[in-house]
Amino acid sequence: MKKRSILITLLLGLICGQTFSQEKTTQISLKHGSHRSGKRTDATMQRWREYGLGQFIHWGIYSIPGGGWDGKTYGGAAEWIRSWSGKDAPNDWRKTYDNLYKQFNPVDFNANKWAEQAKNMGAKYVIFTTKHHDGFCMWPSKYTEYTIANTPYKKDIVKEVVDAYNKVGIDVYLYFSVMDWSHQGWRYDIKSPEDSIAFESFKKFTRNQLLELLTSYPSAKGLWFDGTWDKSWVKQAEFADELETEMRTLRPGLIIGSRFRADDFGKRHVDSNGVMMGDYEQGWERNLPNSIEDVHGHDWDCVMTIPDNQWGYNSHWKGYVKTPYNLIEMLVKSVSLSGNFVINFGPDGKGNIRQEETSIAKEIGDWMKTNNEAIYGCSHADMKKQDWGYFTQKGRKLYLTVFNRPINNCLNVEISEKGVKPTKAYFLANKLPVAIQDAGKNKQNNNLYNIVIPAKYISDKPFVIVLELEESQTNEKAYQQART
Ligand code: FHN
Repeated sequence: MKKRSILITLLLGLICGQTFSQEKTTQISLKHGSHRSGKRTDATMQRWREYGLGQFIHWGIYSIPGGGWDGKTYGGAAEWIRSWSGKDAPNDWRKTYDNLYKQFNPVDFNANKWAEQAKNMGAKYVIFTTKHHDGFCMWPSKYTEYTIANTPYKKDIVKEVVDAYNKVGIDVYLYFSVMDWSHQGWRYDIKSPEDSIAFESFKKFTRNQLLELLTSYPSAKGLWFDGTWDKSWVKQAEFADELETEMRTLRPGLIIGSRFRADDFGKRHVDSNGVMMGDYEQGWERNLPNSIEDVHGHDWDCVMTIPDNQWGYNSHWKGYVKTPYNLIEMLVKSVSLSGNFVINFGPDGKGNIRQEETSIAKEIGDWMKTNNEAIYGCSHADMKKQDWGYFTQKGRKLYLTVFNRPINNCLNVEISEKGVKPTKAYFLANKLPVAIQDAGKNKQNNNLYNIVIPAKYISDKPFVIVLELEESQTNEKAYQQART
């Protein structure tokens, strides 16, 4: 009996082993898979890669209730408040919400002021909610009545945002939720021929709106998709693939992340062959990778809220609110792993950016003014991670951003490039030199160095030391290309 079970286990192991190894090597034939090989190398995508810091704005009808109504507070994310139900929800809540647009009149809205603030924070791109899950359009779409044109405000907010941000040199990306609670044809799943017919009308509507956005705002660099997780949409591989091709043909260079469409088998973000869908990985929401292995060589961005999980305006932030230095650390960590970091702002129903967000933007901006060289155009440095902070790199310059200053003032650095020595070290802020000690002498690994922070140097903020390296023996360009 015992022998028999050993034999069965062995056989099973053999079969499974074979199956798994087949899975590794066999390519699944996909009509609507990723269609990409390697990273995009065009100038627009290269510009995206160099942004470092971005701003997200969630603004819409949900900004009026701001997380509560009639003295009651909603427990979820403020921008989801329309889905408030149960005994705590105000009477007739859906009806109230669906009529809120009639009061949307953001008299304090000043797109130029927002853009100026974003520029001063150091943002190089903004992602703006043209339409969130509730379906309300911040532009005068001709395919629905549920738009800004039918509010007391009337003016095209998307246009105001695009113009103002472009004027100060910030690239604009249009956030678009495919899921649309306001459209009669929207379904979470398609279970009957009636659902199918309804959803066909929704698909037509979605296509119309997307083409409308791309033609109305031709300077927008890309689309940031959301609300694409429901079964109904995941089943639309062919339609979404064709639409993506159509949009890319209409607007060559357009940047679209990994959230737009699923493959033939409903696989999202990466297709069934493990190839990323879209131009960059959009899965890092309120979450950061920990190592370069975690990002699988993809371009990526992380979108982050300042409070816990609130994107739209919530008048009562609860729980832990990130400090400017929490956010700066996340920014530096993102760039150290070759990603962009995007901080969310949720203006109120009148168009004001709240005081807490304004002062965070100011502190980040002050830090960026001194240290942006360690962010813009920088990427992962092939260096062993150290506890004092993060490495970023541009050419032969390594930037050491120090968040945890060691008690002995020595920043350990282990240079990975064989035979390459550091030539000089200095503070980024004032260019004052910093000593480099060879810490690897008489040891097997002679590439260890201590960068010694002068004891008298005091800083209550994270600071950057630049470490210049000798020219590499290997060609830097060849290395970068190999990673694509
Ligand atoms: O449900 C939304 C949420 O409200 C917010 O817009 C975020 C931003 O990335 N996206 C969805 C959740 O993934």
